[in-house]
Amino acid sequence: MKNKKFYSLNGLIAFCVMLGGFFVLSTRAEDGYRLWLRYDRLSESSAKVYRAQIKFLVIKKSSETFAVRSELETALNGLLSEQLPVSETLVKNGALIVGTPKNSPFIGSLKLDKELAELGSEGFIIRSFKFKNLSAIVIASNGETGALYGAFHFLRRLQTGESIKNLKIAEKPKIKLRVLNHWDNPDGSIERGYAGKSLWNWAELPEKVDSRLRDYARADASVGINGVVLNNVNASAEMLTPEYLRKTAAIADVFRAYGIKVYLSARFSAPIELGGLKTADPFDEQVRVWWKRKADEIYKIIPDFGGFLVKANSEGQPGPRTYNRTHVDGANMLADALAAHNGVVIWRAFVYDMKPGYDRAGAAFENLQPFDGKFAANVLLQVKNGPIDFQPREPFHPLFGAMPKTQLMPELQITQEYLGFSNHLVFLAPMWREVFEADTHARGKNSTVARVADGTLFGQNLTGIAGVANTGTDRNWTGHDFSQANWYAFGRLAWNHEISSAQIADEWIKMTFTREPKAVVIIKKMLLESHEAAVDYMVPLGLHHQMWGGHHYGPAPWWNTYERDDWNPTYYNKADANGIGFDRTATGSNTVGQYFSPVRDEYSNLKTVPEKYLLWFHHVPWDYRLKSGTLWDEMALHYQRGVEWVRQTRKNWENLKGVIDAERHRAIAKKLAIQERDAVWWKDASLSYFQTFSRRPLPPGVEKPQRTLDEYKKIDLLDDFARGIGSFDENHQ
Ligand code: GCW
Repeated sequence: MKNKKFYSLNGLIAFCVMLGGFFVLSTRAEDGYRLWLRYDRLSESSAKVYRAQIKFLVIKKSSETFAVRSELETALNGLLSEQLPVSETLVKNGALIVGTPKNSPFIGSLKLDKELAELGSEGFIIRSFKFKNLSAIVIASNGETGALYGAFHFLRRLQTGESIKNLKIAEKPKIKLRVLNHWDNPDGSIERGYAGKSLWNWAELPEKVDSRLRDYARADASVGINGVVLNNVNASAEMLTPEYLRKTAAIADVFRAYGIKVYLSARFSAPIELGGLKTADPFDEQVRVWWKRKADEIYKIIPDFGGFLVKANSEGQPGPRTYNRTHVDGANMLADALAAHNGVVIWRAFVYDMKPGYDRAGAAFENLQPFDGKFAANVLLQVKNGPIDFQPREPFHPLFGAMPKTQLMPELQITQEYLGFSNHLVFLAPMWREVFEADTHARGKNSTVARVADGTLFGQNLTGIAGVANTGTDRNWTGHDFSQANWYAFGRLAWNHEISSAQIADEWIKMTFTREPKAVVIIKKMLLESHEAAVDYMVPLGLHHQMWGGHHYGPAPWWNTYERDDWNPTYYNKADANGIGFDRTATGSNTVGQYFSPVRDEYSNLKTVPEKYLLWFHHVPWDYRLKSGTLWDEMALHYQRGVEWVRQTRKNWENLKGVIDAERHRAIAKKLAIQERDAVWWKDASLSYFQTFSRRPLPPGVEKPQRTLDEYKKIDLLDDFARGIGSFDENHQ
């Protein structure tokens, strides 16, 4: 009897554990881990249509084709809920044939050589073929990576419900190096990272390689990202030690199958720290030899190593100027060491010196433009999208267009350092598109930033684009589920900067959340309007750098205590009794003169400057009349509009309850609650402070601040956040 009871109790426990396990599994299933590569079964009606056209898979079985084969098998079996037969050669009706002319005799026989050659090893075609009674779909490329990209492209069509009839697709990337910059440190922390720790577990590498790295590589490859800088630009020399190079090689081994090269940020003074030399002067023979040897050592274990990313003489980092040499001297020395191995140097233009009375927005141009044409062939100059620093909105960087003999590589920030971290929903595609489409007028009309970047304006061959990554060890990779959309958007735009924000949003929503038409419309609206709304509640009308010092979360327009004036929000807003804004015209710093005409004329003139850049370029009286009211009233209304957008968005999201899985719905609802609180805080703190100068009442429709200005000055929103609503990681609990 006793025993029986014991057993039944055990049985009950086992049952509960099972049940628990089931719930863990079923909640795990929607924890955001699978990103946009979920591959859940399609509706029976869609699956049926696709199944009629895809009856089996023809692909070579070898280690080279493993990435594409396993992706297609997993995806098709999931989406079509059917185990597809796989064959190496048998071509029958309904075959999906994937490969290169080299590894697929069938593709080899199609005489696609010329077409494929034009598309390069990353480009691909997807085409429906008909031969007598046989119809088949071919995904072909000259390279394994191109075949993989083609497969992801094809799967996207299925995931988003597009037709796969009469396909005639040919694609190739517009930009060559599509690189993520990770600001990850050897201790696992991430500078400006808001989604957990670094994905690279240096302590365990190289012996143990986290299986998550492969999923990371899949996600990158699915949007065409082909390079990853593993470590922070504020670099530790340790990364170049033999020990860390072995760890790096282990990561490179995982990424290779996905067409991804690894790069490292190189600390300019490494010859001193690691090599025991007395100097890191680029003209010193021993220094040059040290870098050459280091490059040889790296390529020995990572033959396809991408190259070095360098932040030099910027924010305290060492660089050639320490030795009275120029940026070119430094970059070209490293380029020389890498050239024999086809490596590149990505030299950052984020350089600014604090001279009394200077305008930081003009600094990078002053420091680097004179070197146009002097950089070695394997150097790219990485330029942030705007002249200051990843602000919620900046006009385009005046270096774009101004260095026709230099390969400029735009740097975008995917991680939301100045945009509410991983707490605010801010879809960045519209902001990036705004930059790409900006016309520099360097060679007359249609000299867009995009055309500088993709090499078509100045006929450059080596092109690149970088995005500062927003990933970490959080289960859903990016903290906020919606921040995944920014990783996705970066890749899609790096591949083709002409894809509209709406299309990117549409694809991402359908793959990540739902294809239910009403829900897609609502979520798309949330995404597409979110950036403008964030600008409204944080820094409307061209204001910038108004964030709390150091961490950059929350407002602090009064901040003036940093020794470096250009780290103080007051330096940027210049609010006084007369008005507000930074005069960058001839009556002020005149850095507007760095733009080509007619851009500089348009921005200089109060009448023609776009309102979104008004306070970026002008110091404007409080009672200045804008299109629909005085500056003060308009400013206040912008803040209010931003707040109202968040409130409305919360309501819209509530209405999606039941359409979106409960776990992600709940997690996002919590984030939106934080965003509303922060938006109100931003509005209240900013207007309370600016009102001390404007001395005007808030216009009708603008709510009164909830606290006093003194309180806003005292309370750090980030601290308050940690004490109040909850910690960052409560997401998904
Ligand atoms: O935006 C600023 C950040 C720094 C960063 C720097 C840079 C990696 O506040 O954290 O350092 O830019 O881009 O180098």
